[in-house]
Amino acid sequence: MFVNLKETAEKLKSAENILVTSHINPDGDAIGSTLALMQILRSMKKNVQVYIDDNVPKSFLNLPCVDEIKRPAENEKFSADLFVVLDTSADRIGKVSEMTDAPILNIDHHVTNKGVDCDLHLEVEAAATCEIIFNIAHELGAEITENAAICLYTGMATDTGFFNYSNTKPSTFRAAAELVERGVQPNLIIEQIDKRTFQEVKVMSAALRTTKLYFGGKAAGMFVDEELYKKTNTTEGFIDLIRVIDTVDVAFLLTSHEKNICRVSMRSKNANVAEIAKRLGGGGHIRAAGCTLQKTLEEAKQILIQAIGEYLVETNNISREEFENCEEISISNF
Ligand SMILES: [Mn+2]
Repeated sequence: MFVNLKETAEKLKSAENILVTSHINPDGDAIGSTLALMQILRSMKKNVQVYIDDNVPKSFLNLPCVDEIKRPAENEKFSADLFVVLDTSADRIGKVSEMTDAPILNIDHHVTNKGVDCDLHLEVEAAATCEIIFNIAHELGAEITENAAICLYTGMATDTGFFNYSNTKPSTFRAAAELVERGVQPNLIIEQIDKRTFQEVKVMSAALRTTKLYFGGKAAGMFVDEELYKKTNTTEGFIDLIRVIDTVDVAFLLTSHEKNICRVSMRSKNANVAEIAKRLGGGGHIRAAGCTLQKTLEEAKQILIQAIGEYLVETNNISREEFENCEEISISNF
């Protein structure tokens, strides 16, 4: 069932013990929104705990209260009267789903979220779940402290590519401006997130050399195998390196984290990559989406190129002939 902002605030107000979570493979919006909501609700004297069934990426380890995020142990339970799931539908939260039977309040901005078996507050126009949490804080009349503001700003900045992507709206800037008034220093946030070790830059350069173009340059892909991934355990920002290519509409990054498990990230300038991801069992936004394929890197690559090609044919971006005669152009031929 869909619930509006006011009803969402009411549900939060009337709960006392609240479990907050977000998706596995958490990004800045997942970490930022859970931490901010936790702080806002704790300021209202609620008993709140954040659990995420994954590690916090290195870029976000300096966020205020980040140590409060717990990872569920085997069979661990949390006695809650409300279970808040942020920035994803409730099927991507790993073991946290087994921690409580409390009713789910789902708060999200992903157009692919259908809100099954829960109350869903969906704002597809919001650039980030953090922008929705900002609105909820106002609805609750809660104070946004500097620490909560830092978390909210981080989620908004990362989901919009630092206010560059097409999801950046006037409301995003208004919220961001208020967060800066509350003490956020944007330069320090980007410094923290963009910081790389020399080893990471080396891995990035190796990844860049795997770049391939497809469909006359309309799609570009990067491939990070298990061995390369293990050297730094991050691919943050890699896809942006190829998204900029002038001919490219769809950019993708294929990462093999472990044997026969590949994570796919896609970005686009025009194409609806949420649709492509959905066909492969994933989801996301029109211009930023992803999925997981239980395949080898080579198998996953074939499936993905096929799906992107089919989509480009259906949307009249390439002809059936161009699809069938697709040539792979490698950067290493340079
Ligand atoms: Mn998000």
